[in-house]
Amino acid sequence: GRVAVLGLGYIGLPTAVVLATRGVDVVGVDVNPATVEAVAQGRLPFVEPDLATAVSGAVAMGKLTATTETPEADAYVIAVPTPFNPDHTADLSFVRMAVEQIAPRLRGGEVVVLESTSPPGTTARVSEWLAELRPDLTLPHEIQGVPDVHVAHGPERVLPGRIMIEMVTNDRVVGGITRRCAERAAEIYRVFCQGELLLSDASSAEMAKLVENAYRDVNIAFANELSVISDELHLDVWEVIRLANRHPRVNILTPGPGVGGHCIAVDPWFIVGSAPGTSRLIRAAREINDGKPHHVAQQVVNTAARFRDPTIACLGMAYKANIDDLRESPAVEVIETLSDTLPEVEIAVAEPYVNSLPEKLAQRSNVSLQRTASAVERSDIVVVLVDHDQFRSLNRSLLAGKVVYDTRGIWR
Ligand code: SAJ
Repeated sequence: GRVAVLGLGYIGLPTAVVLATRGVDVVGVDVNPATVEAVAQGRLPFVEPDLATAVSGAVAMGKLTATTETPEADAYVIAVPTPFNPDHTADLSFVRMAVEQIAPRLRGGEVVVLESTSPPGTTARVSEWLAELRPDLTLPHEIQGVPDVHVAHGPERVLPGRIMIEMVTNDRVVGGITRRCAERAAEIYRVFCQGELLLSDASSAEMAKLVENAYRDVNIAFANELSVISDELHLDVWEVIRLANRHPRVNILTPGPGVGGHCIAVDPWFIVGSAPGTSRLIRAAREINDGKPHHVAQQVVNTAARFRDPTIACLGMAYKANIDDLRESPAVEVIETLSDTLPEVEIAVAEPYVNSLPEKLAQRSNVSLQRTASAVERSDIVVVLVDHDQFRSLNRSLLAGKVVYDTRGIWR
């Protein structure tokens, strides 16, 4: 059969590719013509290990094509963004647009899988939207029995930087509007997933995905709060965590400048948005992690006050190590805050994974992008914001005589 994947981003493109490399005819659909053109030429719109060769291979074999028009297919995978609104509720407009493109193509018997991370109840709404748009078809929420169109949620759980590995090896939750929907959707994942397929209902699958990322957010918030407490008490947080983690049942995560990326910094809000009165710990974790860049910037401002006319090197802009992804990056927020608070101070930014500053930093006269060694050499204060391998292996003699504020603990 033919599978249409709507949304050729960090999840949709790898999903399209793993299906195509296993012999499925895949049509990738994206609203952005530049993305479609890049994929159609076997190029990659973003950096992810092993993805580029897989894309060009699948395109060369004729198994993966790309277009802006949703075609007729036997299965539709929706992998579009679900950002959040200012009030932290989910913005489902891209999901709605995808549903509007799929609806006119349906003939009956197809599978529609929502992969986008969504609040509980969204998959049911997809089913309702399809029913409104296609009153001639039977949707699973309408009647018991064998539905015409099978709607399910198949949340991704791959780690950026390891997507091509985890896409295949991770266990996978598939939640259907009905059991039959889950079974039909599971057939798609069985093509490439070597992990176990866990069949469930759609709302449980939606919530489980959010809970996974909220769990990680809460644990990172614990580490980040410890580092703020340690700053206040003049303790070395890395030493405290190293000792505590030798307890057989303690495993504290690593503090950092905050939590970035498009997943962990976003998904817990969908839980808070669904249950605002009761999601206390989850909300607190979000606030602690969101407040961490400000704390880091304040510590650096306090350090800078000890210098006359200092230069500050900021190492890293990506949201985490060894990737080029700047979305929701706490490092960028630290640099912005420093630039605002210290307009007279020169800030030399090093980021080996990008060639230019993002828009919000580019217009600032006191911020420039430099090679790592030159940024460090010219500075009085060195702030580590990302634990890239390149920074870990920096010639440490370059740091002699400089004040180092290492938010990731890479040079301990
Ligand atoms: N971070 C810390 N300290 C840590 C671990 C992470 O400060 O000890 C920071 C990172 O630097 C980064 C942020 O947290 O800014 C998130 O990074 P991450 O590597 O923990 O996760 P993501 O956002 O890249 O991917 C997550 C993964 N979820 C879980 O591990 C539960 C991934 O499996 C999901 O598929 C992905 O979200 C997603 O798409 O939802």
